[in-house]
Amino acid sequence: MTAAANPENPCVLLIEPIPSWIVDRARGLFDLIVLPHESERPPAFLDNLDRIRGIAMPGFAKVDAEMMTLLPNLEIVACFGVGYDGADVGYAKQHGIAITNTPDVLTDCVADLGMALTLAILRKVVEGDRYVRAGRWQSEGILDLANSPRGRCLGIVGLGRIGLALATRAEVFGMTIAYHNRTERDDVSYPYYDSVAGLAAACDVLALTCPGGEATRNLIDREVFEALGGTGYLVNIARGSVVDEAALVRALSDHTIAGAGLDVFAAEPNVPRALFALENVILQPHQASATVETRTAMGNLTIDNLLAHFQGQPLPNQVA
Ligand code: NAP
Ligand code: 8YV
Repeated sequence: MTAAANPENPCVLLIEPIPSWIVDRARGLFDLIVLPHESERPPAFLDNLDRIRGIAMPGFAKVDAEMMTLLPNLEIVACFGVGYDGADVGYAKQHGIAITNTPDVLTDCVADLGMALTLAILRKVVEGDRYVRAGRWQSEGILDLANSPRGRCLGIVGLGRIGLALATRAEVFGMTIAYHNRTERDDVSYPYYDSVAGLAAACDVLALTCPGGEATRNLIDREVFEALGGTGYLVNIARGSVVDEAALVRALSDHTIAGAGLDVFAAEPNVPRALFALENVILQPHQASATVETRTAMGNLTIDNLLAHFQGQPLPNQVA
């Protein structure tokens, strides 16, 4: 933890990980307190909590009512990310605390990783790499044949900004698109399913691009895996909480589904150990937006939201 030099500026608590160059920029603008990890709560090692007026944090970091109660002069929680499921929106609204996020600037990179996972799992890219490194190409001959994306259906749960960008990419690879949202869109012609299980039964790859939080907790459960079936794949670039992880481990282990590409997990950075031993799953460390370009844009937008607030300007990305 480091405290910044200029106490004239509004005091902001910054919860890592946020790129160091964004932290440096913030240091020049705010009286900055940097917490190395979201699990470290302010009261353990901070005094003068009443001077904190803003928080900057990854959207999944936990800023719950308990934490906000400890900060009597908190005015704004600026999420570094489009998802803000870590913040207690109800408490914030009730107490006039603004919440902002960083939409749009990350859409392309996140959709890119969704497409990369879709291709990698269908085409056995990671499995092939392991196969070569283990010397199995020499000892066992060619790898089992993979699957082409062409003609397969991508079922998207959450056809919003990222879902649409993923759909556009998948079409280039010859995939057809179907989707499930709570509400049918009137600006796309993709087939709409009013249930996730219905969509899972109709598609080959089920991709998750919806928000996390209570409304979607365990939305993808055993029933959905059974509907997706033994030739179906799951790609999760949304939140780990959307999937019943125990059911997923079972579905991958007993081949209820063919495979999965996962960027997110229920209790990050902890990943169910059982997944490590499975050939039919690709694991990523929540890195869909993690490019220098996108994380820089997200960081700058986080700062823009904080600055707008402290300057009394309209907030560029207010969600509550
Ligand atoms: P968005 O534009 O708001 O799209 C969200 C979509 O999800 C909407 O189409 C919405 O449609 C649908 N949705 C919302 N609640 C739903 C529910 N209960 N059941 C089914 N569908 C639901 O958001 P976005 O910018 O695309 O971001 C989507 C999410 O991606 C974020 O919230 C975040 O959790 C995740 N994300 C992950 C990463 C990563 O690093 N892996 C990076 C960025 C974002 P309706 O409102 O009609 O239901
Ligand atoms: C980031 C995200 O990984 O935008 C989101 O919702 O999950 C990601 O972009 C995160 O917010 C920052 O670490």
